[in-house]
Amino acid sequence: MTHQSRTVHLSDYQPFTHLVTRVALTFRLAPRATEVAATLHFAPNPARPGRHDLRLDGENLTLKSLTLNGKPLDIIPDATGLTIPASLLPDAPFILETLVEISPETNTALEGLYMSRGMYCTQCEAEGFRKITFYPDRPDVMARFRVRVESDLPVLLSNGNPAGQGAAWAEWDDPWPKPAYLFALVAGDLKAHSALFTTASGSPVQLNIWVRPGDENRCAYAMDSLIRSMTWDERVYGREYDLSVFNIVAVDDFNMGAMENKGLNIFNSKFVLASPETATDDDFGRIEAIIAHEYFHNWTGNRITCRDWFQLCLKEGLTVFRDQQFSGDMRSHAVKRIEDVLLLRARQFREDGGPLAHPVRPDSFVEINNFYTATVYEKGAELIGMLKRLVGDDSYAKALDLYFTRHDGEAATIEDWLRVFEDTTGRDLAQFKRWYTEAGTPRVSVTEAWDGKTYALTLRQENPPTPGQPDKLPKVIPVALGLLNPNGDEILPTTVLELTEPEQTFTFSAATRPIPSLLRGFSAPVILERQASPEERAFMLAHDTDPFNKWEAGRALAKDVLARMIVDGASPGPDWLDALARVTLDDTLDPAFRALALRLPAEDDMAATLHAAGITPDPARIHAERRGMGDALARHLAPQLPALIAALAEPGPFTPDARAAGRRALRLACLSLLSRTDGGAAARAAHVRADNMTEDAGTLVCLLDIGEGAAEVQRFAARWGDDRNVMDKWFALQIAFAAPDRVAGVAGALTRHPAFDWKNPNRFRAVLGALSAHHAGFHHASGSGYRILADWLLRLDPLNPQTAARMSTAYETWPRYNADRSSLVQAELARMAAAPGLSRDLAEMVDRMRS
Ligand code: 0A1
Ligand code: ZN
Repeated sequence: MTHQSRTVHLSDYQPFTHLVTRVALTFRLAPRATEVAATLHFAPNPARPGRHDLRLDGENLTLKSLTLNGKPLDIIPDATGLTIPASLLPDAPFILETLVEISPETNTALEGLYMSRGMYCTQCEAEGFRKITFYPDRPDVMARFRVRVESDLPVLLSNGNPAGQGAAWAEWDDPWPKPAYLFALVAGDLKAHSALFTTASGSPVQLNIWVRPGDENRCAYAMDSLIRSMTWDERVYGREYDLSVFNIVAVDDFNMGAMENKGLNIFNSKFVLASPETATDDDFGRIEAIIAHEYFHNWTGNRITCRDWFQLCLKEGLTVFRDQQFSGDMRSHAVKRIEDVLLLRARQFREDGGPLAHPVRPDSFVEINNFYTATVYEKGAELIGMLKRLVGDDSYAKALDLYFTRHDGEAATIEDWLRVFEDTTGRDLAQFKRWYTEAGTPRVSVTEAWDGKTYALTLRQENPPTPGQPDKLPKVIPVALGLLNPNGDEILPTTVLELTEPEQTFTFSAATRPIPSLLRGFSAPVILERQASPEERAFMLAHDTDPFNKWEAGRALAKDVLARMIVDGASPGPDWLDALARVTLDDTLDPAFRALALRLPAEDDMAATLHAAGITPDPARIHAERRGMGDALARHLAPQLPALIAALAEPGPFTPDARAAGRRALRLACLSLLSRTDGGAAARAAHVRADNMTEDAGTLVCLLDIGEGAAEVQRFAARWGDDRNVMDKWFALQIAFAAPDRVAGVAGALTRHPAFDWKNPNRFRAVLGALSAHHAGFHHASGSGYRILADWLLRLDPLNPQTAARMSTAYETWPRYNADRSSLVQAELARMAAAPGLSRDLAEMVDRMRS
């Protein structure tokens, strides 16, 4: 079977032939021969009248027995499942019992039931449950599960509430019907960090974070984040938790960040474990966000799930939006919004602009695991934000209440989601729906006219073609606008314009020529095309009252400066240097904001921008000019840096809160600049004194960035050699901050390091992910970056196709570059495509990226 032959289409959806009313599972755990006994209660599905065969999914299962209503059935499974012909099935409820054997120890794909350093764990989303037992493995089949686990291991967990335990067994009962992808089981020698939570209506909940012995003292921040998430969801969305226990388990081998299994979330250990000595401020922020994300799924994902995998954004977009709101409430909304937009542009705009572009709700796929993308997640969240902006906060709250009451216990669709907004507001959302069905980033261009009395703003939208979607209709684009007068006073507070036509003009009375602050708060995921002078950008950086646009003005100014350096060989002028100096030294501004303002445009972002302007990007030149830009800024700020660095030192013990983190971020940004002029003296001294990982790693980066730090790198490894999560940083940093000509050599050497355990996804990503993210290194003219990655993807693919396929997206930007680079990439893609036995996952990705 070729991979094309399995394309799944949204238009083919049909309800399942049968209902599953109860599931009882017994696991007898053994590394190479785990037995899974399943008792499945079926009934005909009234939504599918008539008599139907029963098709169950199942992969890599050894079937040992099969009975129907107690009578043995002699049916031989095929490669993807088994079929019981309608002629054998009663037209009434029936019970099917199966016994299968599986081998968790040899499951390297980390999908289904597998082992991670002696512990058993599962990952079932999206289609992993079929590797555990025969079952209709689709999200619209929801059933109550009871699970019995038999093993000598001390801790035996599954979904729902505990329902009894004894010597070498435990039982769990989940009262909430759920799809199989939310099933989970964990068994191991684990220790709990526990707490008690009482819900708003007074129900006690036992909270446990389960980790390996020795890691218990690194759970406090995750627990604190969980309690704050639970409280926040009650307060903001009126959503309470619904079981007597909530378990979280940290595992070292995990393909993704974490998984929202009902009552038993499973986390990549790097998003749980944190202490000041081992976790950076960014790690703390991510832990808080991911703990919240998985917890919020309990309502948006679990209680209301997806009808089919095309609706993935229904749970993911909404849950990302909710975790972004939460992080903003916990920290700073302005800073959070800037960080989210940086990520959106770096990942989603990049995806939307290349061969892998797809709608937020795709209409076909070969391998669903390839659609856990920035488009589904991050653009999906932007669509929720736009909807909220268009209908207003009160209507949003009402629509959400209706969503929760109307669809609780259901497997819903994007149509259902939009209908609650239509029913709440009376608004027709047919045009808005195009955001879900059409790929690509709209471009909005602007022309202005002022006649002494009236200011006319004309907005034009263009929706570029994407693979399979040549023509597109105009979208509804909320453009938040403010107007400033030349004194810097706001003459129009934020107002939302609705751009619904290809072109529209909006007029405002204005006695002086106003300066527009467009797309405030990044009110829509579009590319705004508006030329402005350096003076105007510097003015907006100084005066815009919208914090996002204030930052955006500085960023646009920096990108203009860097583009001129790259294209014309210009040097950075005083507009940018002075404007940035003023922001950096302005004590009235949040240090976290100032740190973000100091961050230079990313090289990949510059490459995309140049390409969009019709210029073929040269990665080596972008890298060199960006360094030159940093050097110029460093020289300009050098006299002020030591005092600022000293003033930002945090007295007292480390705290991970946003205020302290912001001060550290600015301090490190300044140290990095100072290193360019003092040879790293200040950074080296700070490195020796560092008592937390933010400063330990941050000062090491300052040194690596100027080609220093060899001794510090050795000492770091000696100190942290036993800590997997810290050593992942050690691997990644050396590559991330290597000079372009050295990247391939450094990455190659690290893949030969004894601690390079390439079967562990975190370690693999630390090295090969850092290589792909090093713009000038990965796109090195020699093609060495492209080649090393392909070598390793081909090696990983037979063991772990999911991670291999995800990491292949490094190649998606090839159309931007010159013919030499493009053909080097195409040669690697062709080499992968030709590899015998390539997984469906990687084959689909390679296929979509080939020209
Ligand atoms: N639903 C999880 C992420 C996740 C998705 C797929 C996985 O395996 C293919 C694993 C985890 C979330 O959004 O957090
Ligand atoms: Zn999610």
